Amino acid sequence: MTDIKTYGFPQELIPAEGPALPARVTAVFKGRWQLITPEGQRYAALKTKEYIYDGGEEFPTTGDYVLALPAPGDWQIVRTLPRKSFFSRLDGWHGTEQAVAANMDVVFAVQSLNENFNLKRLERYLTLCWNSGAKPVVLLTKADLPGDRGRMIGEAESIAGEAPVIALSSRTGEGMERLSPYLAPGATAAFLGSSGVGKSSLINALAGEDIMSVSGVREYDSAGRHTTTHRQLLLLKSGALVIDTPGMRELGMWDAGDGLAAAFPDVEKYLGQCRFSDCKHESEPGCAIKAALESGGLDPGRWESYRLLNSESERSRHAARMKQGQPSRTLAKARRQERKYKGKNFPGAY
Ligand SMILES: Nc1nc2c(ncn2[C@@H]2O[C@H](COP(=O)(O)OP(=O)(O)OP(=O)(O)O)[C@@H](O)[C@H]2O)c(=O)[nH]1
Ligand SMILES: [Mg+2]
Ligand SMILES: [Zn+2]
Repeated sequence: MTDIKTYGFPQELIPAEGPALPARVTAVFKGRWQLITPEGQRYAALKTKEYIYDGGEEFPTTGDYVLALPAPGDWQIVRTLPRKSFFSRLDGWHGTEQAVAANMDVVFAVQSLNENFNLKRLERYLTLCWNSGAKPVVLLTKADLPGDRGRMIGEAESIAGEAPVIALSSRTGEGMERLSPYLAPGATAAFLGSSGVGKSSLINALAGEDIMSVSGVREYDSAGRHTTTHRQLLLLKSGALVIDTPGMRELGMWDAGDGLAAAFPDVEKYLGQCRFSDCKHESEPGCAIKAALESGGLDPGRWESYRLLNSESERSRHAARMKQGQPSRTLAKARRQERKYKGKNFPGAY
C-alpha cells in the first residue's frame, strides 16, 4: 500500500468510498498517464465518456490529483480534481493553452549565470509563475562558473519583486541549503527553464543520487540539447516532491491573468491613475504612465516588457475566447474558484 498523502495528495480530496481511487499524475506520455496510486505505480487512460463525450473534465497534466478506476491492465481516469495551482504557456503551434504542471507549491524559474542569463526571459517566466498560483523563486545556477555573477544577481533582484533570488551551484553545493525552506515533506516544486541550465543536475544534487539523466556535454555547447524529454514528478527521500521538466525553447504568454500585476507591481501602481480610463498611454493628456516615465519613477525597459507581455496575453485571451465560445473572464473565474477548493466538500465517491 502506498500512502497517497506522501505524494502531496490532500486529505480532503480523498474519496470516502470507491470504486474510484485517488491518484497523482507523475508523468504524461502519448495518451497514457503514469500514476502513483494507493496500489503503487500504475498506468492509465482517460475514460472517454467523462473526458471526450461529456467533455467536462480538464485533461490531467503532471502533478494533477485525479480519481481513477482500478483495472487489471491500464486504469481509467474518471476525474481531474480541483487544482491549487497550474502553470501553462501558449502552444505557439496550435495557438492553444499548453498545460505544464499542476498543484505546485513553488515554481523555480531557473537560469544559469552564463550566457543563458536573460532578464527579459526572466520577466516572462515570472509573469506566468505568478499566474500559476504557486510561489515563484528565481534560481541562478552554475554559480561556480567564472563571470560577473554579482551584476547578474543584482539585475535579477531588481526585477524579481517579491520572488526570492537564489544563486547556487549543484557542482560545488554552494547555496543549495537555501532551497530547503521550499522543499518540506509533501510540498511540490517544479523546475522550469531553458535546456542546459542545470534543472536535472539540481534535482540529482537534492536527491543525493542520479535519478535524472544530465547532459554530458560541457557548458558552452550544452544549450538546446534537451536531455530531459518529459515532465516527471519524483518523490525525494526528504519527502519533498519535485517536477523536472524539459527545457522550454520559448515561453509564449498564455492569458497571464493576475500574473502581470504580481510580476510588475512597479508598473501596475500607475495603471488606473490616468485622466482617461481608456488611456492608451501614448499622447493623451493626464497620462500617469507618461508622467512616471518622464519623472524617472517608472523604468522604460519595464514598461516596454509589460506592454509586450500584456499584448501577447491579450492575444491569447482573444484566441481562447474564439475557440471556446465563452468569455475568458468566465474561464479565469472558474479557475480561480477551482483553486479555492480547500475546506470545501467534494463528492468523493465517483
Ligand atoms: N559548472 C556547472 N555546470 C553545471 C551545473 N549544473 C549543471 N551543470 C552542467 O550543465 C549541463 C546541463 O545540465 P542539466 O542538468 O542536464 O540541464 P537541464 O536544465 O536539466 O537541461 P534539459 O534537461 O535539457 O532541460 C551539464 O553538462 C551539467 O553538468 C553547475 O552547478 N555548475
Ligand atoms: Mg534536464
Ligand atoms: Zn495613460
